[in-house]
Amino acid sequence: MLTFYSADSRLRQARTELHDGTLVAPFECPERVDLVLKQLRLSGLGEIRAPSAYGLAPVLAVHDKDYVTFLANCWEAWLAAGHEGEAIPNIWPARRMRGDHIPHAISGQLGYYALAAETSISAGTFEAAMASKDVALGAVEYTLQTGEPSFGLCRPPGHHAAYDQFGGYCFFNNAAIAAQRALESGKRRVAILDVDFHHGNGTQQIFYRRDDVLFISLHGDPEVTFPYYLGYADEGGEGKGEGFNINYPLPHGTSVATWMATLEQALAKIQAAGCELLIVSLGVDIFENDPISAFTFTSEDFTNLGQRLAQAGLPSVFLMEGGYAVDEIGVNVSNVLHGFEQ
Ligand code: Q9C
Ligand code: ZN
Repeated sequence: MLTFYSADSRLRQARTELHDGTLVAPFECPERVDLVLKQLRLSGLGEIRAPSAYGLAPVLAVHDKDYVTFLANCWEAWLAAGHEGEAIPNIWPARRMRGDHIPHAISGQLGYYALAAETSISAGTFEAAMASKDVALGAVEYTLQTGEPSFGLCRPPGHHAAYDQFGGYCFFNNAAIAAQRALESGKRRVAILDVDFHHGNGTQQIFYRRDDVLFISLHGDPEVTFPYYLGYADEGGEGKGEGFNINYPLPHGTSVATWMATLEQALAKIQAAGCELLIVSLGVDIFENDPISAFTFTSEDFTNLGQRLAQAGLPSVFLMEGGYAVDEIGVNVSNVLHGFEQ
């Protein structure tokens, strides 16, 4: 399988994540991609290729222009305001405040455009997010042109990024950008299957009123885990999007058997909807030893996941999302992709 990867992923080098009331070294760290690459090379998955630069047009097809401008300028504005640490939001347009007004000061803009506080912005964040969406676009272009599967080793991840909000370690929604590109190239309906432990709130929100993208997510129950305020089973889409958003919230500790049985339901929906391309938001934070998650996949289970996804018989693009057990992240990703090719 062909992998797309950009060395510019390393440009995201945040030092802080607000975690349980303490600033810690981010779970979403540059070593993640290094270790995945190492294992893909070791296991002989196939060629690893750098993507072209696709510019901002495909980003603006799913994100707000002012949001993108904010991300491009945030770090400079934060420095210009004289702040010492990394850019972290600490106030939001909460209920009964002015939710529609974007303040002048960078501290006000940060809260306006953030959906959570764990994701610090620092030098190089925007450049890495640009590289990450190029990785996704390279992968989807390749699969559109050849019908062959591809893997986009995206970093930073994307599925929490909404139309005009960053958070959950995400800035641009790589899967949404790729799906939109596939539609523009002539695909009539695309499935995004999100297997990351966390609900893909950003992807859901971007396509919630549309029937050309079927979004299906299996994830930890938002009653008890991030992102808390989206990802419930009764969120089925709106307007012509009704029926094209499907959430499977699952309890902490869900067995792999139950998870795989739920996947069967998801794949049946994808078949029934006549999807012409499958984009997998591949979070391997469903791993049993993930430090911030609560599902129970073993490394071997990831091989079975890949095998089952191949049986859907669709042109497929895998895009990296979460996965924070760095010692095993390479094997877990590699097992999915090799499983798909068996
Ligand atoms: N500080 C992805 O997997 N907070 N994002 C969890 C740990 C945010 C996960 C608590 C989790 C975001 C792409
Ligand atoms: Zn996740």
